[in-house]
Amino acid sequence: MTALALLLVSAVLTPAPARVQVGADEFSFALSRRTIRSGPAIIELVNYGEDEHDLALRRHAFRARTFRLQTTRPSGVRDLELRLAPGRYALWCTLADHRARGMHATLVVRRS
Ligand SMILES: [Cu+2]
Repeated sequence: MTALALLLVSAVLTPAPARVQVGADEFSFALSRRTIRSGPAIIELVNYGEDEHDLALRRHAFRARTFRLQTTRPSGVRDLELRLAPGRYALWCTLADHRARGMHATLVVRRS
């Protein structure tokens, strides 16, 4: 098979990543969607606030990995590409007391 044919086959077989935008503000997260399918995903953090914020993401499971998007300045945007297994994920801001003040949310990943 030629390189071009291989490229076309992989483009057809590889699903487009699911996308979720997480809007941060003082002190809440607004998700563009609360449910996505499992597999490749892009999480985008957009800081609409006046303070810096970050984002941690962790599945409700024993020894689950914690994914992180770094601290983002006001008007800043960060993307994280990852693969998500089915389950419920906690999202929160790790800075200061932001989580306790309301910067947390839940994302549901269903089996694709
Ligand atoms: Cu924050």
